[in-house]
Amino acid sequence: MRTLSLFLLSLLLLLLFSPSTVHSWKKDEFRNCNQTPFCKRARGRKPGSCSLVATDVSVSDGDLVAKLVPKEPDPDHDDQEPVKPLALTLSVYGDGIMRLKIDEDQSLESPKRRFQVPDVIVDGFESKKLWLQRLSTEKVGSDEHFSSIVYLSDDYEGVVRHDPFEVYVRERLSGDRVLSMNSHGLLDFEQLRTKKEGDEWEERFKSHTDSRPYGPQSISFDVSFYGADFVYGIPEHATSLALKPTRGPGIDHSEPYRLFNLDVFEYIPESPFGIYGSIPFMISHGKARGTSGFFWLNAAEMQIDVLGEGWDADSGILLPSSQKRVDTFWMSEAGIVDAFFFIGPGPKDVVKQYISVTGPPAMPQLFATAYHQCRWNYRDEEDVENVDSKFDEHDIPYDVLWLDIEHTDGKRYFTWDRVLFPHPEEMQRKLAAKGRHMVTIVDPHIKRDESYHIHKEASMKGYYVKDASGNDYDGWCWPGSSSYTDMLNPEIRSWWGDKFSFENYVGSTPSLYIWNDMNEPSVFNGPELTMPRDALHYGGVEHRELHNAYGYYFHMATSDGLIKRGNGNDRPFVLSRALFAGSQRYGAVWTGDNSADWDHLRVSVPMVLTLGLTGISFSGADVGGFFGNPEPELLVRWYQIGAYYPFFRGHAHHDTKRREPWLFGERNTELMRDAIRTRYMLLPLFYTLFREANVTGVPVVRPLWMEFPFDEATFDKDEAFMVGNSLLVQGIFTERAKHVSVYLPGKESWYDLRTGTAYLGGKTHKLDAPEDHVPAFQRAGTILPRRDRIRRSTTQMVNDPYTLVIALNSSQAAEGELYIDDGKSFEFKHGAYIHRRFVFKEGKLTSLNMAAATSGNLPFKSECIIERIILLGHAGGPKNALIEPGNLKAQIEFGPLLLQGRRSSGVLTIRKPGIRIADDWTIKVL
Ligand code: NBV
Repeated sequence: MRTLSLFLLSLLLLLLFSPSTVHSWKKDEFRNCNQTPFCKRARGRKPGSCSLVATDVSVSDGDLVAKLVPKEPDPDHDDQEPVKPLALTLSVYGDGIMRLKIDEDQSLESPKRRFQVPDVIVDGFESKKLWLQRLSTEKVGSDEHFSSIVYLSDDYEGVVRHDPFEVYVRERLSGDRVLSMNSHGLLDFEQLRTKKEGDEWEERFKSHTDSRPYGPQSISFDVSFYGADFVYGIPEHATSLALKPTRGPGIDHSEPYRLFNLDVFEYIPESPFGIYGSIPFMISHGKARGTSGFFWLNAAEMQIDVLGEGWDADSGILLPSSQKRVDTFWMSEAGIVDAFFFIGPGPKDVVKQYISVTGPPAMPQLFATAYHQCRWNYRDEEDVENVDSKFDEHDIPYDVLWLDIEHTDGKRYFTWDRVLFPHPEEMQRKLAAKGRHMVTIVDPHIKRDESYHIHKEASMKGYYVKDASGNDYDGWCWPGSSSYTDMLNPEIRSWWGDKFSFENYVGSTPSLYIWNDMNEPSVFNGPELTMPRDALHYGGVEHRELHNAYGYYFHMATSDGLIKRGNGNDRPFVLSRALFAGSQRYGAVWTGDNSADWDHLRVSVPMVLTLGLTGISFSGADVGGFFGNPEPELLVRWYQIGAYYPFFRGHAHHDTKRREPWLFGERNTELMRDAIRTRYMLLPLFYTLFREANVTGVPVVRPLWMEFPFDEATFDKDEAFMVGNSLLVQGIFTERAKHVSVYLPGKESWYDLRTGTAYLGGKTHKLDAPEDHVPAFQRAGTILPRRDRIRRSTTQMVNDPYTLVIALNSSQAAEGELYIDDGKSFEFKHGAYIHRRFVFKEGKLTSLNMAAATSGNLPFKSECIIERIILLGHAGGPKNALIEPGNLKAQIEFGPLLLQGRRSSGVLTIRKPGIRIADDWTIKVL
């Protein structure tokens, strides 16, 4: 019987995952809002239904504290026991952050404590708390009830209105609002209660029953962003950068944006449906006010509506009408309110504020910022060797070769298929000898096989997530019957981390790094292909409360494991599919199983930009598209755009045709080679930007409005993007495109990256769509560092010289930066780096030291020189360059010159100035 059912299950899974059936989104596998009771209930509430008022408002331990009690019985909850008061805490932190917590009162009896997500807020955050001393309580405007006001910064204050209850941030001088919560009276907090006779708490979806032992416990509320034209963020969805309204006049049957980490096969390229990751952080931006942000730290399923103008026309609720607004509605199945209000006022300020809560992105190793070659699967050692040598044969640089699930012994991670990969160490060493690295996959499903050491230990130690009846949860995944370690428990994370030591992970070597897939977690026979919500974690936490953070903890444990293996103090590299707020601290992410079509290429750009806005700077999409076979033209275009993704990796499903860059004829090989080489040439820029992200959280690739926050034309643009503040890249997303329109923002000019040709800013240019690259422009006023020598991999570039490209603005000035360190270790944290600022003005280029001179800094030396300085847009006709110190002369040449293989004109080049990157110097252009 068991054999028969296993056979049937396997057959079903085979059908489910076979490539012929895979090419459509299995919509029915997943719940929509109407099939999700908490979402349906919340969406059915009317503005003004919340009757909570704030009482007992006072200051305690530097926080504002209050009770929230209903003024009158809530009509939606007439079946309930008397509602207990809720406990509210409002705290203020430096840098313009206000935090609001609402939970059940811990001093009152409750069936269980609600879950507060640990390990996301960084350690240093509490030290930024501004201790409130006193409250001022006043009647605001014509309000007959009191409000309590707290100091937030010299320009902003937080307001808690008592009756009806509302919280908002306003500008002190103008009184203009910035952000508010519950202004539409939609707050609802379903309190835990003891199950009574007749309570039907189970929920069913398809063949699955969720026992819901604690009954309804959802929370919902409205949040308004003032002076905002658009809202952005809340990944992960395959959709536009500016989020479209999901409810309101003229919008029929739209789903809210769902945040529920799911393994969605062939997600469609335009949908609010939740995919692999969830970051409940929304950013608003508008001409009137600038930028603000709202982050709800909650790991349960969330659904968020963006409310279209006029959605509240009949509500009778009047908010300050002079301020343009975007209203949103947030619903979560469980947890508490732990919400952060970020006041901005600029886009970079909001990102920095968010990062001060959730931590900055990790600084990657240099190799990880270069090109990665992956496929499901590189079959065996011979295949690996062939692919590796073909890159050299075709003169295409690459840094990392990846092995997918088939490299293991029957999907038992940390093992090798000894027939296909008999000499894993030697294989890695051969790659390492060429300066290359390898990545292997380690998924969270553990094969339930007594002879598998990981399973044996995990089950013996009781390390697995439990099902609702307290047994090890047993789900179905690649290896068959599988269990999942409980990564919420720090002890289990530490045990997991130890598995990456060189002794434990037999066959691993120092050049091996890790890929975490399926960590939503994906469970083939689970509800919505994931773990049941009533499964149990450490401390009695239900899976429903933690779901969206499961993959985050897995990523964390793996990344910590790579640090622990003590590989010469090197930085870990772990790619994860699932993600949550804070994932940026543990490595890179990618956008999962996209398809080889133009729409997926198109949507990859807003997806990557959105991740960057929400802290995850290091992301990319599978170049070429995971499912299906790209036409060569699509593949080439994908390489051309992918070369600018922060994470740049070619990947493909195992049933697709091989698609390494040399398989499509000479011309296409040349085009892909060119795209990859562009990335290698720009690595100094990318690495400098990764460091900027690591310090400030400002992402490597940015929406145009992040650099041009006052230019309305940029607010909803997501076909083009900025790399740092200096490069604008325009995607080409259509087949056989003849022309491409490019909007170049700002008042200054832009220089074509290849030809140096200048284009005016503040205009849309209709250009020929070139076959050999996607348009990219350097902004006037910036200096861009490059390395132009072609090498096999980054390791061989270490001593290579640099080129500086100076794009002069209308005042004949420009600025830029270069950051260098050993590219590997954590020594940069102790000052072992070079950070230069280049300033060109009044005919002089100066290199300034940006590194803080702190005693005890570790040294970092580099003998690298600058071999060439290119000046674009120089007005005069200088003949010489004079270098100080030394009073040395260098030759100036005029264009045309060869710029990345293309002839360009009107450029001025200083050749071999003989200066080192590490030194202070000045060059006068005379
Ligand atoms: O491990 C196999 C694949 C992997 O190649 C892909 O990148 C992941 O997103 N994995 C999903 C599981 C199977 C997908 C059909």
